[in-house]
Amino acid sequence: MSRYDEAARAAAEALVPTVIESVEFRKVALPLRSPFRTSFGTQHVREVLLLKVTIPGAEGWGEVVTTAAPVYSSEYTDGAAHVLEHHVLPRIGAVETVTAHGLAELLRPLRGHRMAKAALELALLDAQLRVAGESLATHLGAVRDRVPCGVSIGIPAGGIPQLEEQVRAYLEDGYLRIKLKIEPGFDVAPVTAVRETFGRDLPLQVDANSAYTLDDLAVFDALDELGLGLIEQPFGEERILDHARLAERLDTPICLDESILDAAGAIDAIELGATSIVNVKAGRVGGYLEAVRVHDACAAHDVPVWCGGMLETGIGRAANVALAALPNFQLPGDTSASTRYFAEDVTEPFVLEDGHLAVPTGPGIGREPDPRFLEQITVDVRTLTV
Ligand code: OSB
Ligand code: MG
Repeated sequence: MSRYDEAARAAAEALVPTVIESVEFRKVALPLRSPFRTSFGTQHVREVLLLKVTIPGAEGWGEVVTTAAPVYSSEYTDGAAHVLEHHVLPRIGAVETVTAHGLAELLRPLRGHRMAKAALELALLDAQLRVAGESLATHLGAVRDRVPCGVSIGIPAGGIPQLEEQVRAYLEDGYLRIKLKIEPGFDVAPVTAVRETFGRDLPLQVDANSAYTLDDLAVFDALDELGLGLIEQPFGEERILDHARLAERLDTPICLDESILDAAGAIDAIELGATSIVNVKAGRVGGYLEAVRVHDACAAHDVPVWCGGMLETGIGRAANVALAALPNFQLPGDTSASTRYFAEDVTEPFVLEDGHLAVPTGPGIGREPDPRFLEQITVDVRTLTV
């Protein structure tokens, strides 16, 4: 057993298996400060399902990172609520006790629905870590007390002038790298413009959210001239070999997001030459514990990772910042400050300091939602016993 495996086992064993008394499903709607447009659609409001797990001695929170419609991946918020209520919770009710580290195995017979499972695992992990008095960051293996931050900029209604205004404002805020969303018809021209205005030294990358095919090689040949740090998910989730063909052709690294669903899949994509940098999102891979395994698998292949985002509230953001503090998170993440998204966050806000966010140090995720504000933004709340 490697030292890492030993450490992981020791961490898992520190958590005492527990009963789950209840799970609160709370759907909240948080207005975004500005609409966020990607190749798959525009979000005006972050409608998000929060889970509160109650165990003897503690409560814990998790966030389902799905979009309202199945447009980023096949998961969506109401589908996640359904699968959690009708398929996940009955399997938990059928066993005496659970622990966050055993949840994935218990739920393995249920195919997919990784974001739904990840949220429940996070809520249980948060509760168990509060009982144990340990922070999530420590539990996952964090080696930093603050993480460098980038920002993901949506496709602006006002075209290139508005895009340049936004880039300027985020650089003034202190963000350490800029990611531009692209789609067919909004790609080479805006990225070239930003390069010319802000110079060759600006750390710049693009994210296509699966919007292209191998018929679009001319676009990627042109982007390849612009000195980008990476091109994120140009093709569809299932198109691993197409990504490998593109990666072979370009100097710019290809970074997969949507395509990477677990650690084994990350290894496949790396060995096939489809990705040389990996975007890690805990929801997409079924939880923070699998996210650590993706991180480790990439490290073993000398592939750097960075922490992606799904417009999380302070709950998911707290956990993302803890994850991003692991050693192979070598690039700034989409872990932006609360104010980049919301006028008011559900927790104490995350504030950018010198381009970084501080890693929470309290037990569990180290943040709690404000109950009064939660009530104000709640669209629907139900408590289910297990
Ligand atoms: O592909 O990284 C993505 C937001 C929602 C869904 C998918 C993605 C994104 C982002 C924003 O790029 C990341 C963030 O700031 O949370
Ligand atoms: Mg992405």
